Amino acid sequence: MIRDHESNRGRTGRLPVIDLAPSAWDEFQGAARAIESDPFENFDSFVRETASVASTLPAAVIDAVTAFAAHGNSAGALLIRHTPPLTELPPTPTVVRHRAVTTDRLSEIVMLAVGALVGHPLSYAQERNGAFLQDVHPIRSQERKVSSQSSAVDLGYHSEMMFHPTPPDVLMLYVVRHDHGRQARTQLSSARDFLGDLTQATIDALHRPEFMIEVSRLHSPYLAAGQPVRAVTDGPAFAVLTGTIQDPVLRFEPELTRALTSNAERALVELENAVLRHQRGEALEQGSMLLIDNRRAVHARTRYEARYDGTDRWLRRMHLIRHEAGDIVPRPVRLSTDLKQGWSS
Ligand SMILES: O=C(O)CCC(=O)C(=O)O
Ligand SMILES: [Fe+2]
Repeated sequence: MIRDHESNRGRTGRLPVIDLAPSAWDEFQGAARAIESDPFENFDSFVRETASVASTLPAAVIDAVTAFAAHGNSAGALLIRHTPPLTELPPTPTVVRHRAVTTDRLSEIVMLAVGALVGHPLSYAQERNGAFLQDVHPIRSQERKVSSQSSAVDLGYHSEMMFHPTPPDVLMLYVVRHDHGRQARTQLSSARDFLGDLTQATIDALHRPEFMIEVSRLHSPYLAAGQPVRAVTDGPAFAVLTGTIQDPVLRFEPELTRALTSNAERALVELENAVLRHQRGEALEQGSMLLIDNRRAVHARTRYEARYDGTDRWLRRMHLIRHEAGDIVPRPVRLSTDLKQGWSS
């Protein structure tokens, strides 16, 4: 969603960070060089190969990511700075492509190796042609749209894929290249931080399925009850909050949400204000990797300058679904779900 005003540009708190000396990554870099498969030719074999080098990641990364995947943290995010630098950086794409490989595949390898500590890579047939590794960079035609490809407007707080029956548990963002002015700040607000601001009446209202997803605003080729979403006026009804007070689960994107009662409307506005009071974040720099606990935290991005000359900001994005106990070998999960079917929370 977009909030084209100053409200999410105030002071922000810090994110939990891991920032290691380059030598801590030596063993991993050696193991990465031996990986043969191509993430865009044979993703399944790439997932297997990269999982086998996860044990060579720095111990501090393994410990922090494993703990984050198991228990979360109060920030709802974990930032890993200074992952090994890429040897050669291709120009930032300026049009939507489904294949933009970094020359040494190091960004793809580090994403999948860290991802293997969290869970399974997840793709949606209707998002970017089912790509697991998605490029996020400015696109001129999207400059002012409600889109991760916008740049001239703020991208407001949202849960990733909140409109889908199965949103990712964890969203991974890897910064291939930061923007010129380091204006783009990635921001987070965590339920463990902001829920304390809400009254019990508001929390109860958010727990009731009195919200509807405005599926007709989606741009992708989704179906809802077998119909193209463009023509669907009554999307699924849902509760913004599920889970417990100790472990809240959230689906948040006001831009895609219609409150069905005035009570629900008031609760959503109160929630938006609480989200804005508890922001953390920063301008992520090249080589940083951010893990977001997508069911317990919402994220946003401030506006920045785009030039469309190959030097713009470029992120790689991957969705992850947590491992079940005893099922720790990552395997790609491909979803192609009707938006009105398969809802649990
Ligand atoms: O550009 C960013 O920092 C975040 C964009 C975003 O929300 C996303 O790619 O899901
Ligand atoms: Fe997002």
